Amino acid sequence: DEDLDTVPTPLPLVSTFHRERRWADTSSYAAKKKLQSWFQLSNGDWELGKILSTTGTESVISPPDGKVLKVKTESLVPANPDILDGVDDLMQLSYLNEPSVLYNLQYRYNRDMIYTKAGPVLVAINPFKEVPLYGNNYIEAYKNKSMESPHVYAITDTAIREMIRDEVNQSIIISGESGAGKTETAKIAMQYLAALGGGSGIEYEILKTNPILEAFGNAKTLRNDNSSRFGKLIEIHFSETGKISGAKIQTFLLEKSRVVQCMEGERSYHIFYQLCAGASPKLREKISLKIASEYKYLRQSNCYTITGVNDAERFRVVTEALDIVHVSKEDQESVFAMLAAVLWLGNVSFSVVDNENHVEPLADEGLTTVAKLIGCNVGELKLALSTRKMRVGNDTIVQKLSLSQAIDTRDALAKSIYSCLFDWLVEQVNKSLAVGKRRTGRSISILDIYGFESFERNSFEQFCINYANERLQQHFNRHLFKLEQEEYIQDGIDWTKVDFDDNQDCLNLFEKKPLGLLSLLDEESTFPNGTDLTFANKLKQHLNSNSCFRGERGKAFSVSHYAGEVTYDTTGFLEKNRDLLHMDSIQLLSSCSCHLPQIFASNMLAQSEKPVVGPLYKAGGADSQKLSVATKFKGQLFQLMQRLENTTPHFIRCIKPNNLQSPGSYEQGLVLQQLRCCGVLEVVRISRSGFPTRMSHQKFARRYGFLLLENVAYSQDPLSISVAILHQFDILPEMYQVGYTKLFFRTGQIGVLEDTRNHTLHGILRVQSCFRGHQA
Ligand code: AOV
Ligand code: MG
Repeated sequence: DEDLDTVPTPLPLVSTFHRERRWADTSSYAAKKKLQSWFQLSNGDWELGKILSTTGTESVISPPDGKVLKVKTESLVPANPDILDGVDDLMQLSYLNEPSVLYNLQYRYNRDMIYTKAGPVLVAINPFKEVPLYGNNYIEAYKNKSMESPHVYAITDTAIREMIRDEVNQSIIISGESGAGKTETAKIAMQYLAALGGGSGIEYEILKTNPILEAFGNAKTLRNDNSSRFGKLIEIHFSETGKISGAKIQTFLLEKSRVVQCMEGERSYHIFYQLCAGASPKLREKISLKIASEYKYLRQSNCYTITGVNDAERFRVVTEALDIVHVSKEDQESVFAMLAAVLWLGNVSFSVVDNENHVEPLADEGLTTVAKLIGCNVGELKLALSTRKMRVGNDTIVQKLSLSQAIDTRDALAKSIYSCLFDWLVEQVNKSLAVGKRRTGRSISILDIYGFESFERNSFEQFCINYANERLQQHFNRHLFKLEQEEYIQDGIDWTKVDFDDNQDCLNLFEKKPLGLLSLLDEESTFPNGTDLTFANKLKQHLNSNSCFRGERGKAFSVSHYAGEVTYDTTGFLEKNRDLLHMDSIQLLSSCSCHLPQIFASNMLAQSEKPVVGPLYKAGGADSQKLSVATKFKGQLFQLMQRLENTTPHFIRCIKPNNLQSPGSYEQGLVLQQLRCCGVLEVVRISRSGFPTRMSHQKFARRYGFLLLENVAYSQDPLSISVAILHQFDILPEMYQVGYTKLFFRTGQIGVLEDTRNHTLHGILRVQSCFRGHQA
């Protein structure tokens, strides 16, 4: 029992596991022979065995294969009785340790029950295959409550009911690593909302936003063939009668670098390949389109197709969806022309024109086609790609560009056109879905952002993505923590005894002013002489004392995220954060005869804090008025969190069971790592560090009162009986709390009492039957 003698004190996240074991009361458990117990194999997986004997610190255990093993008693972890196999809420487990949770999820997963509750949270394990859990019959069943097993439909149903009952806006917040199934889950939730709130026809449009946004905002990465490269919040509005009246989509920071650069084996945005594969001959001719492999931007990653995906067919689906959300055929053609322009821009190449290594674009097919597609003359385009106007004092001078400057300018133009196009499309979709005048203020929002990412090489994009996930994680923690807190306060429980680690330290590392990652990044981005190296050095100089930060060799640094440590390479950070599009390029777009480039140019000008006209820039050419990408993103996230704070949240945690994107494989280690970091075990732990088992004084006294040795019992009130029971069984004071109406227990405590009760009851029954036998 020595394990239990120490009061659990808040420990850092990494040692959570030991604390859980302590609370699971391993030592006294292990002493009980014949019980099933978990023991760990050398590869880290857990296996179930029967305890044959325990002598001192060693136990003899027999796994199902019939062998007999000696293991350290303290390494044994209690297993749940068979009747609890596959329970649909992890909170029902008597022993809530990691192997038991893993086993329970796997038990269900193997039977295609991919959804499990973890208290208030829905856990969804990606099946990587079609599972027969969706469609109208299921929707009906959840709607009329004839089906109750955990499901996205059930969560969504609760959200609708609570929206109507409480008149409070709801949110469904989906999180999990890249490839875990967030986007699919979001679509399943939308499907249910559309089915229940349908009628006006707008629900059909809402569903059709998915193929559009996925085509333009998703791409194949090494983690996920259909990885979202933007964050999305869709707010679905309801009328008084509970029908969908409209929707609004907000997107967050699209990864635009992908348009001009992507890793081997990944792809650029789906729409490029769809267009190249699916455009009609007429359209092809009109926008001078070639096959995907003709374009340098698409060629560089050496990957054109995705197994099982027909890009040409997808193109048809996307154009159909565009029709449905009222993007006119004419506008669609303009969109495709912009896509072709981006692709052709990538083919623009340069040649040196003087002895100072200045370059000019070659006047080839690439250059002329771009000019044609955006509607400018070739000379202007050439100038925009090879020179930069700058203001020095009262004069404007024209500087010629070097090869690398010219390439940067070309790529910046391509990225801007694409991201403006994306924003414009979202705007069109929103116009079509616009909530009418009869706005009731009732809505359900679904949040689906890019999941936590950790690659071999992590850049600015991962930095932003992981920061967003960090914010979301805090919302998750805070909220579930708060829920618990309220119930304790109501029952007069000493809340201070509930310890809780949150990720505030990591968020501070990002957000603190003036010495946080974001501030320092912005500061360095405004220095004309700032480089990625000076930035990295500055971080090391100022942040080394922060426990979530570690300086690495050269230009790298590491951050301890809630989901694990990630090392970032600062190469390109400053440039991506500044995200400059030179005035020359904006002016070029605004002078175009096509309407989309004009719209893009005026939107870009509007985005600058103060409108700027003409070549107004300081030497260096930096557009100093524009917000940095990181700052803008941070602002968006703050706004998002505020919006979410005003809703009743429903959390779904997606889990990826393997890294192969293949069905049927459940890697314990991988699942465990996500359960630990993505917060599922965290929830379990929050509940554990709280007092999840509750029983009224009356019920407790009735149930266990007969176990009392001294007959203090029956004249006394339930509270005194309860307290006497607690004392007799040496339940440690930190393991329970006595509330006004209820007793609150830490996980596992009631299990010990239940065991004793069962043994005693069996004993009594045996004695009775023995006695009867004797009489006969
Ligand atoms: P993500 O949104 O979480 O990743 P997705 O929702 O794109 O992940 O899921 C990845 C793939 O898993 C999908 O393309 C499907 O093949 C499969 N999948 C997920 N959920 C289901 C399901 N319920 N039924 C069948 N297949 C499923 V990222 O966007 O990368 O963070 O940025
Ligand atoms: Mg996604």
